[in-house]
Amino acid sequence: MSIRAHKRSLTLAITAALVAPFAMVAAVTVDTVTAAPAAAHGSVTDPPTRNYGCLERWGTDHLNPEMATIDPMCWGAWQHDPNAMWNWNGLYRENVGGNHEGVIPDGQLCSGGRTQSPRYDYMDTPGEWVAKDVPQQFHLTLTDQARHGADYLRIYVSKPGFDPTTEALGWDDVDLVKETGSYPSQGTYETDVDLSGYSGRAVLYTIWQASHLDQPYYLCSDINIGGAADAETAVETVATTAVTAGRLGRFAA
Ligand SMILES: [Cu+2]
Repeated sequence: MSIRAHKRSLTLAITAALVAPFAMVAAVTVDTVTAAPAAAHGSVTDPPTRNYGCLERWGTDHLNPEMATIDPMCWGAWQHDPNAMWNWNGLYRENVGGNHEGVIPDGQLCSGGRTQSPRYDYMDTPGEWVAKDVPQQFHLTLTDQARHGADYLRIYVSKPGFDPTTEALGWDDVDLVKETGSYPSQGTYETDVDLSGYSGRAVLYTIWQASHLDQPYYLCSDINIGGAADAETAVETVATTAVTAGRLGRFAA
């Protein structure tokens, strides 16, 4: 075998090893009747986006009617279009030219301006989305199955007083907290996020400007800054943890 051919087979082996964990998710997906082919893209997986969180918690049990009471927004999302979960990594637009605020209307930030409507439209719906407890300083992870690279990640948080249970997110509801530099093509892009001065229930909004072409992703993650702030949220967290631990360990990244 020539050196070149050997290098190539080594590269393929490494690629296969990196893809394996996601292939497992794909295999689980194929089990279900409503499976659609998941194209290779990406999303913020920690703190999870609305649709990725619904996949993590319910992907192997998405017909369970208990979801309607335990996790009503996920129930609504699955009822609206299961492909928003199977294609958790496909919430993007193309050829926006960096004009995100001009292209995405107020109230439609979480669906990327209803991209591929109606698939992701439900992501804009106000309600009791399960929020992940995070400290004021935490680490954000974006998982990129396609290794597109990133020109930047632009990260916003909803302003104090914004209530995601009653309002759909608009541009005047968010503060820009960080814009990263570029990332080379790799499986995950990670960055520290500092939300000093913010607390409680909020929406973290991430724009991932992919590098392979003009393909920005618009990603809403529900967070509870500073941890469980009240009894209701604590109960919600316990329910989520139980569901995740009991049924969905296989989705853990
Ligand atoms: Cu892509």
